[in-house]
Amino acid sequence: MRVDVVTIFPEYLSPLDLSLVGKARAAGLLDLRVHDLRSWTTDRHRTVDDSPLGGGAGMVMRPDVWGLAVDDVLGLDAGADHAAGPGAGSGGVELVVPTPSGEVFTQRTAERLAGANHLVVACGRYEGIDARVAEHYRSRGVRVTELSIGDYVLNGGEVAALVVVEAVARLLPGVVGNPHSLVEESHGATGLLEYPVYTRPPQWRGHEVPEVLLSGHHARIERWRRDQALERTARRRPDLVRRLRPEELDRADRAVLGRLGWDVGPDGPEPAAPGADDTGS
Ligand code: 6GU
Repeated sequence: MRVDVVTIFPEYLSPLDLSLVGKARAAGLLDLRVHDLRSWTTDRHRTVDDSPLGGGAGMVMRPDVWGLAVDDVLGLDAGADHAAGPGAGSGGVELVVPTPSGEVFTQRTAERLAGANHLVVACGRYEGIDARVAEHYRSRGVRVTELSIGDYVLNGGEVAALVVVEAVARLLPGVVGNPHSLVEESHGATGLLEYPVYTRPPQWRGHEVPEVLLSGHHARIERWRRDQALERTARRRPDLVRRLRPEELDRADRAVLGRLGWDVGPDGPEPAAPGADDTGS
């Protein structure tokens, strides 16, 4: 996969030289290039922003500079239609624009982006990038995704770009050594948070490892982990419990959820009505 990140702070992306992503680059699994937006400026002051039309605080990034940069990294002639091909997510090209007003980035988004051939990440600063940039590339057949990494405000798109590149890169074939570690983790196919994990020593500062994990009884261990995952998810992320599919919940799952105040109906889990389990007297 090729990834181009365009930013006014290329040094901000230096963590991508390290760890798993750095190794994926060195191994040729990921062709990641970081560019300085100012190299596409044409004026003496290398200006990338201007004041917002219509008034208001802050500065807006100029569409002309962004247009030159994105055309260049996409290999487009100015104004030419982009061959949209099969669409990103299945081998196409995708323009990713981190912004707090985007759709929320999730593991599903990462999975879709991991299917693209070429990602361009356009990091805005200030009050964001002139809205015509996204509009222009969409009209040229490029898939454009404006995305937020959560409900809080950062100073620019660079940290979000780090998040997106790491989440996507680890899904590329060969990047994570043991692909099994992608299966049971939080936000994977089970729809549950991951169960708690332990290692040696079995006693540490008076805290014990749950006995079942030392029993060697694989079926019991699996059931205990499932119970723990359900319990954690119910306590920490009730929004995820509501999205569990009833056909994927067995009797033991339903018993655990029941203890935690959830009924599983035909449409999936819902909070048990208060007092629904008593006689009303
Ligand atoms: Cl993608 N950008 C900025 N500036 N703030 C954010 C964000 C992105 N996601 C959450 N907050």
